[in-house]
Amino acid sequence: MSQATTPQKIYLKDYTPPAYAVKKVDLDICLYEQQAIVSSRLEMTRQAAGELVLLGRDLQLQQVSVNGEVLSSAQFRLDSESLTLIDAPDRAIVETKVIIKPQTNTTLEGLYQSGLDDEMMFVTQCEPEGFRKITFFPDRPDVLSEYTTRLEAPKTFKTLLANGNLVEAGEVGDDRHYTIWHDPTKKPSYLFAAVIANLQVLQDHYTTSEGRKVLLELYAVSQDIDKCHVAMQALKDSMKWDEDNYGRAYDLDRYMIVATSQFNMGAMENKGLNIFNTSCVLSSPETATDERSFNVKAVIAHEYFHNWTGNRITCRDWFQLCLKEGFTVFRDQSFSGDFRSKAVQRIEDVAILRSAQFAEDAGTLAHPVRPESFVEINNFYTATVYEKGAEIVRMLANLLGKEKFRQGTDEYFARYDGQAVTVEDFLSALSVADERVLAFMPWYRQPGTPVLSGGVQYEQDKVVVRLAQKTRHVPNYDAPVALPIPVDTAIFDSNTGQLLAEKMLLLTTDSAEFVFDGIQLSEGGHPVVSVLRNFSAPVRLEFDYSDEDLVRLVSFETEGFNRWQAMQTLVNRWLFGSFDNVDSIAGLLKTVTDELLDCDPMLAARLFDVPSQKELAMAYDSDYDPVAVKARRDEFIKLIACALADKTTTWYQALPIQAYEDTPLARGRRLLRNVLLDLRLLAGDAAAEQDVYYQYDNATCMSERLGAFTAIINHDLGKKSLYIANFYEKFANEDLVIDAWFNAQALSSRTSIDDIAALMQRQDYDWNTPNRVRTTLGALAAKPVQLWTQQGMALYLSAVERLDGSNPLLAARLLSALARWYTLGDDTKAMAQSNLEQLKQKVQSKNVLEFLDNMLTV
Ligand code: 0A1
Ligand code: ZN
Repeated sequence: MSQATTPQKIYLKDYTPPAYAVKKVDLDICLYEQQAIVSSRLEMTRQAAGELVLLGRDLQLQQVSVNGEVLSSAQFRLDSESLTLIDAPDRAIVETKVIIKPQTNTTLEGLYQSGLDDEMMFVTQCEPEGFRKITFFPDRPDVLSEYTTRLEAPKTFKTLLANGNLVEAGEVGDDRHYTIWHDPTKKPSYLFAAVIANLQVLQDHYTTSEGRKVLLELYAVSQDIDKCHVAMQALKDSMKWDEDNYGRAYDLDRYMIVATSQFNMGAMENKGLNIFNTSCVLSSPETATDERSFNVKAVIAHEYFHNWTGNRITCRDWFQLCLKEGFTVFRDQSFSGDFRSKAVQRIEDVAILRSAQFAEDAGTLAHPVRPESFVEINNFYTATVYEKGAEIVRMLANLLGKEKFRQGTDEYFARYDGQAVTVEDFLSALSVADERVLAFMPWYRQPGTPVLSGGVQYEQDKVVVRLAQKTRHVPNYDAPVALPIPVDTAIFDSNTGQLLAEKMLLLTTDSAEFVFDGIQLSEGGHPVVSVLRNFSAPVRLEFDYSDEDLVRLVSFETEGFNRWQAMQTLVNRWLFGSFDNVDSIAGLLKTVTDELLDCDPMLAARLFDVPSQKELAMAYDSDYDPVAVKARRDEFIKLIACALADKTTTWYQALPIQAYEDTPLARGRRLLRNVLLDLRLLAGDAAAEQDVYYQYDNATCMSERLGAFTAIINHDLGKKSLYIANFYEKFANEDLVIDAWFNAQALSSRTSIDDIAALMQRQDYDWNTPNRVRTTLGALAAKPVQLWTQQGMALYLSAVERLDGSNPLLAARLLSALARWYTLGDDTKAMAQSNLEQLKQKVQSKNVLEFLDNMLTV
């Protein structure tokens, strides 16, 4: 596309059903050294008015025929996006033959090569619009078909996989072979998958609640196959969990997962053949931190859960993306919460929501959970669609309670199985259990994070909680309306800490008062009201707690999330200057750490959280000064470290390295130990440096090793270069660990922009592997002080420009991290704007152009 063309917008209101249905698809992919030949046979029947249009991109059409007759060029129109058959009959067997070039496809969409030499493989990524890069097809999610796939390749690729069941395998001459797969379930084209590779397989079985014996297979290159056990266990746990919690069993005889090193996202739920980024499937104690290992389990669950929420019931159109993603994220978060402390799970999920989604909602890329228009659908795989989408489902689940929610989801599965549906359909099914569900529709339509404010009054035994909501008016959208906001509330006695009342309040208007009667307070006590427990709605809370009541909540709130939140609110108040008693925060940390050290070290570690620089930036709509924000944050951490200096070493010693175990307790101990190590170094503890080296040298797992390694780098310890070399050498063959090596260095505030640029010049900095690219650019985006300088932006945007040509999806995602540039102080803002405007002159992709257009409209 030339720069002058305005990218074309697509609107939800323009949806029309497809003109033709495709009953059956027969696909044949023959891979050769420089190209692949793809033949397809589609059984099409007319369903509605309109031409027979097949979408295709970067395909070299060799031949097209209809009902056995080869078409002449006068019988079809071909452009860069589509093939239209003129005067096509109502029933048509359409056959096409095309040439594609997977070997040079760097976009990681369609069929592409990942890896080199023995690790070379060919994989597909079809969601959302990649299938049209493999063959001509009505590539939209409401066209559901039955697929048969033949794959043919040289025998050097011994693994030939596609969706469904293997029905045939054989040889073609001496050097080539083939397999044929049949998928009996009807699916949209975005769930198609094929893999041509040379992989090892880890096998297991699972028998479903319906008695089906399912073969489970995890495929990876040979050096990684021993890192698939965590994922295999997670898969079995997920299968059982979905049966127990939603009554959903798996429906095919085979479930395959393939690990690939080059992948734009985390993983993909293709029917019966998931394709995973290695970072989301490989895990071993030696190579994956606890955080990553836990994420592996969550992503395995997420993709598995899609089998019902996404695959069997799919989206009518891409505007409905949150239908499958919001629900599936909610499901995977619930699954993860069942395997650890629920409070910690919620703290982590909310931390992601706040740092990624709230920022999106507050910036130039704000959009509703269900957008009403887009230029490039790939730009809408966002925190808003996923995370805020999950929050809406969570609100509904909480409102309905376990049984009614299950009644509603049972209705959803029964009513829409095998169909492509909308958000309205989802709510309509849930509403059989409770009609109040229908009032939540505006949450899907309205962008912007509501601000929930309020306070408390009381007189004798009557406590009144005032609540009010306000959502900013996002340009180009209707004026905001009041949303239904569930506010989980508790009342404690200020003296005794006793829990006096608990209730889920539902605010449905701009403001309201909620009365609690019969509250029996102790002599001289007052009610301490704790609102939005467990973060019961995705809002920004501005409740007028007194500082003293927040301190009380840290001590006696029984709900873990709000206990953590009370501490966060105090920290925020200190950072923004409205609370100056750092000793009181340190005192609280002392007491809670002593209390939790043995029973819940993970929560203890979390209580030391300080909002990230990016999160703090959210507080500014103008005049944001990254240097001042960082300085204040650093000052706080240093003060805490010094105030706790007499305790941190004792706690650290109480958590010695032990034989590796993968339990919540062991993971908590490892995390807390790393937090303490950092604080000790900050406080100048003389023994800490030796302890860091000791922890690194004697680590039993990657969490311990990387914790020490990061501390060595962040604190610029004497043996830093030695350890940088040692770490590299030890793990030179482990790409994901080398990613961590890049990332730890790039993230340190001591690593300059020049140093980051130098990392990016290295031979092993592979621009075709998104995981590697993100190690440095993700780090730079997390360091606003460096990012928002001429040099930082130049480095960052030159990477975006470079990727715009080779991998526009990745380029656009990286760019979106700069969406709040206009909040900077005047000079920096002008610098940022001119950099973004210059970039606009140099890029081509719809992905990057759509974001730039939106970002520059402030
Ligand atoms: N559906 C996947 C996410 C995904 C989206 C796009 C991709 O490539 C362009 C890949 C994966 C999920 O939610 O896990
Ligand atoms: Zn998903």
